Amino acid sequence: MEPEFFTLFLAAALEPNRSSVVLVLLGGRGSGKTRAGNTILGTRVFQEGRPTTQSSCRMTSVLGREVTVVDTPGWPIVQSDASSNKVFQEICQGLALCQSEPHAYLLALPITSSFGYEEWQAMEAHLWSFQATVWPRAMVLFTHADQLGALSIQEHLGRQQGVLQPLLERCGYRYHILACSSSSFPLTQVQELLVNVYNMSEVNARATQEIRRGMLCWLRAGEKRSGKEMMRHHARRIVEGVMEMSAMPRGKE
Ligand SMILES: Nc1nc2c(ncn2[C@@H]2O[C@H](COP(=O)(O)OP(=O)(O)O)[C@@H](O)[C@H]2O)c(=O)[nH]1
Ligand SMILES: [Mg+2]
Repeated sequence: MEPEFFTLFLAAALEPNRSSVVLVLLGGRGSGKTRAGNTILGTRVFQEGRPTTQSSCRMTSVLGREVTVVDTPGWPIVQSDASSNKVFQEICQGLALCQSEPHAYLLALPITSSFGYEEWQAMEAHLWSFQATVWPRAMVLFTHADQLGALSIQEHLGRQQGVLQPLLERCGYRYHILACSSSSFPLTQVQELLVNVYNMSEVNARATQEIRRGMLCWLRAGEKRSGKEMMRHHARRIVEGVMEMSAMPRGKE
């Protein structure tokens, strides 16, 4: 099977459960994942105030819907083998905690710091093994959005240099903002985030159907192709047989 086809096959096979929402938080250390998780779930279920060292999964009902959030440890920007391996293992652990394929992978990025080449490399090192499943369902989650002041997110993005644009491109230009200051709870932003995630999973579900249809056509075409190849093979064998017979010394009639 060709690798690209295999990736599509995986994406189609791992369809999320549509009756609930499962979100996985990923990102660098201190990017605001744990705070975002608590904000989305509307309660302090993940421990804040210290770096997250283990992945954990929490579920609550948000706006009438069952929402599950998986919080993961952040990856270090300057990598050492030991710490990177530990984070990588915990990300694997976090993905294993999901009962079904997550609806969205939220890539936390604080708007207060820029996303440069080093950050890109750290992200690549930790997500490389999951790229087939992560990128089709990834969304950049801009945290610390309360620090934007009078600036709109579009204006902020327009001012950014570095590799933020390629990252957004990779995420299909899906992004969302979350202002998790300790003084206010951004209910509207959480609502919008869940709507965005729902819309993305609807688009993905339609794409999945298309992939399934495509796979069926491909398999049927394959059957026909192999049927034709078989016929060609038999025809070749008959021709070869005839030629062999005609080359044989003939006995006296
Ligand atoms: N003002 C503000 N602070 C935030 C926001 N999100 C996170 N923080 C703070 O940033 C620090 C790191 O956040 P945390 O969620 O622990 O990051 P993590 O390592 O990615 O889980 C903490 O001190 C948080 O209180 C935000 O949206 N606004
Ligand atoms: Mg954390």
